[in-house]
Amino acid sequence: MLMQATRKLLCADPVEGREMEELPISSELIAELNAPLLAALEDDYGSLGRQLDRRTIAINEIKDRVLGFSVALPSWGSGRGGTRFAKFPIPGEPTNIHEKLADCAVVNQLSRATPRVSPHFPWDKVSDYSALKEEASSLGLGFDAINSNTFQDQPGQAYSYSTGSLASTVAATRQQAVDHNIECIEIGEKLGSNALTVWVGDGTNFPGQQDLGRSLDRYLDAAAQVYAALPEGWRMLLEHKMFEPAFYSTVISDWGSSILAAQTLGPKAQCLVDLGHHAPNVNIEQIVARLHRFGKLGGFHFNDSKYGDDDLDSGSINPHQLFLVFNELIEAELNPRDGFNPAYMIDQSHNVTDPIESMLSSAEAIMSAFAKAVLVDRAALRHAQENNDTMMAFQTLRQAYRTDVSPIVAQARLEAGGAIDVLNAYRRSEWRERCAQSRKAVGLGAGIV
Ligand SMILES: [Mn+2]
Repeated sequence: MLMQATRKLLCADPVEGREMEELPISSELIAELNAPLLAALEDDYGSLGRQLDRRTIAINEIKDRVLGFSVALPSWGSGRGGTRFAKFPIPGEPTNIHEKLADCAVVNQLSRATPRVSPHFPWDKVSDYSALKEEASSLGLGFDAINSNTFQDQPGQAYSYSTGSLASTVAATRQQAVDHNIECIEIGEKLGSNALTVWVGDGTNFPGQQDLGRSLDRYLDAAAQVYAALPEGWRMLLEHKMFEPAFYSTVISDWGSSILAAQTLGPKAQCLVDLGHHAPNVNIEQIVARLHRFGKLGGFHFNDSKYGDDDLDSGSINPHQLFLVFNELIEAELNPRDGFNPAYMIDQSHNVTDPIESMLSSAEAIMSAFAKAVLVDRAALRHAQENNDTMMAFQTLRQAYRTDVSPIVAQARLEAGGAIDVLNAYRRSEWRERCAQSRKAVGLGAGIV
């Protein structure tokens, strides 16, 4: 019975004359599954509201902040990832951008937190980008930053990236990488994006393999050509990573290299911080604060890690770190200096879970960390800081972190038309089972493609 209710035509808004749109999960099913949970949510939300009242915090204001926050999904995140060793596909996994968009739409319908998709080229190439933009729009999705790929060779490619890409010693290879990034910008314009994220795998595996100074020179020269092609209103987001696939050195290895490159390129170049791209134990929240101080915080990639760039699900290992990162993001928002408009994206590899479930779970973890950071009593924190009251400064953060904000996040989802219990709603929708009937099987292999 539920299965029949899950796919039907929905009329978006006949008053405004918008076209009929077909969404993967019916709003009736979501409402049906929410119904038995409404009383408990109202009870929990009321109880938390009274608790927050005692702290002179209006729960509805926090809920409204949550309603206004969103994070983009990576198109590749809808597929099962893999390590360098293998991947284990599941039936019903998406094999093209159209199916990836449908899966991202499921995540957004249930979570109401992920209305944009960050595509990756050439993986998501199609012949008609206007049609793709329309297709996404009919699914309630827009496009976020475009990701270029110069870290792997494609069939028929003229020059190999085995020598690097923007920093390659081979001039023709550098040009090919520049051309690809410019093509990504052109695609992005058709999709309504306004940012290009550039991560290069360039680096070395042996001491002496490349001159560390000259490889950065080559990168800067090539990146400047990409920068020069940025349209008005566009940003170029530089993503640093300290290791992998190059294990001895990478060209844009850390936030220092990243901000120096961004400053060299110009005001449209900013830095993007990925939670997993640092040395162990690095204070990532401080990096956020530093980049913002100099107007170079352009974006953030959410995931989690235990050992390195594990790309584990957001909040699965260190939710406290996620909270501390958001605490700095809220500080940055309250003190925008030269502006504050970071591109937020989930960037995970889903090796052993259904990717939709991981993205739903991560969206919840991210919204919760955001809500907790919004709860921080900023006046009390500032007062404690100014008076060198270390314990009270720490306890001010701890009080916010300890608060169970799940009723706020669930209430926000409910009001936006999402599911109170996202994972249960997803499983009851039987979306993956239905996709397994209609989608072709994914091949075996390694990597996240
Ligand atoms: Mn990333």
